[in-house]
Amino acid sequence: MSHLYNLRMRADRTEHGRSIHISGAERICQEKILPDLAHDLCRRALLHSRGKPDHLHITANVLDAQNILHLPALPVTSYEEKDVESGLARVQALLASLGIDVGCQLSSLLAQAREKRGALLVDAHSFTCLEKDPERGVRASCMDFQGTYRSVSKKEHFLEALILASKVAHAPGICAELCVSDDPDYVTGYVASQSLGYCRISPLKPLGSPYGGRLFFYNGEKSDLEDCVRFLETQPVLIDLPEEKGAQDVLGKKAETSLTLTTEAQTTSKWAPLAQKLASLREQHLLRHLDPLTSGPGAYVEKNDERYLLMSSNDYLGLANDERVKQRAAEALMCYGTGSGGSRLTSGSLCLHTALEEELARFKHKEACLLFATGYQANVGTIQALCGKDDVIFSDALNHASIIDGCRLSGARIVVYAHNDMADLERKIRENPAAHGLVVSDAVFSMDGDILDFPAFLEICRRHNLLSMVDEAHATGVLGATGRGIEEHFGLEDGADVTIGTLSKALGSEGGFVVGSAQLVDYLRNSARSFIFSTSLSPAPVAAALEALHILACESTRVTRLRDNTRYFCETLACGKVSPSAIVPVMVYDERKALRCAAWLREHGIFVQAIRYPSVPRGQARLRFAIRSDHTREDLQRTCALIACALGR
Ligand code: WAQ
Ligand code: MG
Repeated sequence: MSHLYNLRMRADRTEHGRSIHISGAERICQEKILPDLAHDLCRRALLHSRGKPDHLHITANVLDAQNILHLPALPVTSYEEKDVESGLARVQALLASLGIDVGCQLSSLLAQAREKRGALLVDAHSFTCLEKDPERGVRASCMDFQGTYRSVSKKEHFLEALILASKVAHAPGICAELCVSDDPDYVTGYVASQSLGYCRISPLKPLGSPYGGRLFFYNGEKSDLEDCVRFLETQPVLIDLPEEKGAQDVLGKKAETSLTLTTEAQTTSKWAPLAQKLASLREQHLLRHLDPLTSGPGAYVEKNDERYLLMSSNDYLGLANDERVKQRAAEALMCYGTGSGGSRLTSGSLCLHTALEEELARFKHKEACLLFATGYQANVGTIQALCGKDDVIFSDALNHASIIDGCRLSGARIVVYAHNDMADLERKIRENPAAHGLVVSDAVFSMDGDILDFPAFLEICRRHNLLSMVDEAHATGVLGATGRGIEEHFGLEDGADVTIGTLSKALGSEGGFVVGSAQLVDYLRNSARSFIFSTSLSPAPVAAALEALHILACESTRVTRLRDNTRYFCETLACGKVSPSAIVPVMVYDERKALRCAAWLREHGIFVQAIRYPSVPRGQARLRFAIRSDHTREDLQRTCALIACALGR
């Protein structure tokens, strides 16, 4: 008797020492067609739009014929919808008919699913993730359809999906499946269950989108979950197609045309490079997605019905949700309207803007101030205005991206010195003499939480007659007894030539600013392109920042409490040193492990992010904790205990 085999193909490419998934497929077949099928799967790997593999793995395992389960294919219904919105509404309605009320969570579930190589397995009522490994997901495997199969070397989306869905629908405890293809050219997806059958829905995403994903909804007992996963991953299943002949006709016709069409699409698709980059990011555990909260910032935040201790917010002093700040912002909004309607140099300058500029200049002990729409724009616009192609900029290796972008835009020669290494800065300045130059550094480094050796920095800039610039994004409201920043921290009365700050962190609002001499501000007002060509800040955040400054002046205990909290957190964590700012990185190094730790902490009620490349160098992934003045000792103690568990797992 001839054997049955489970034949699997997996194709990868190695980039930056990491393996990128290109293609994977599997079949169950009689031994006599094994060679042809292996040939087809090889072709499929070599023709894939994600590019050529450098590793192609084919395995064939014999199956125990007694153990094979024969199941009927799900009956197929098609829904052609007029647009993606209607397609997704159809998904909601079909799931709702099964008692699965995804409502507004549909997009966030799909966003979670697209991170995975397999499917996202979720509880059908609470939608919590039921898998241990948040990266991989659950994979349905070891299935095919019954009969002689005229195989193709190109993926047959519909047929393969129908086979998979027919197996999945019969898995113990699975009550529904939802699938959207991740192929940019394929916009059809489906909802499937035993009672609904296989419901094809088109479109479920815009053409060109590389985002897809699969969701398995589970409504069985928690204790039976392992059985379900075992069935999905290892139970050999052959699906009986009801009209096998019809299906083969479709398959045969499609196969011929799709082969030529897709080969052309591979070389000409304008989306191919983008799809490839996304696939590569996903494989390296570097893909980002948005994680929207359903409440504003505070010590605790909400996401749908879950409550989390917020351990990663820059709203250090708890001012973003302060009643007085909100009141003042609301009044300004009612008085002046929602938008300023112009740039500062046209009609968008309000007396509120100038009032805030005066307050900020006073607070920072400087002559003048200029507001920007964001801190990013303040850095980019200022550096670009101050330096040109004949100049040299000396920049700390760990400076924020907005500083780096400003340096690049200026066209100046950029010399990067070792992080906070004043001896290296001095050396680099000697090696690169400049008639005119700028030295720029963060005051608090945003991913490490350490602070600039400011006295030495200023001394070197003065001695070499270079402009000094410091970005106090994470220093304002945090450093110094009254939160004035790095000058106050070091007990200096005179600081850098150019000081950048932001309203969006400790001051709880949004926008950025520059403070310095009146001449500097005059100059920037006339030459900083991000200032000139942006609509000015709208009234509400300006008024909010004014009130926040006022509160900060009266309540410096907030700053003291923030510092005490940070010391307590560091000491409880026993990390060996106390952060001089409110940022405490906990190093994990490995990207994947960092993601896993963050996900585990999330499950235990702590909201913190895994910071990965390119925010930090590869292999330097970390959990970045940001302390708030309104965290309690219990909050911090609990977090430290959970961190120890997360890291030890
Ligand atoms: N098990 C679980 N999940 C999987 C598997 C598997 N064996 N294979 C892929 N996935 C996940 C993975 O996260 C993908 O990103 C996502 O599903 C989509 O996979 O009737 O092509 O293979 O015409 O891109 C639907 C056909 C096509 C609709 C689906 O999915 C129709 C498709 P893809
Ligand atoms: Mg795909």
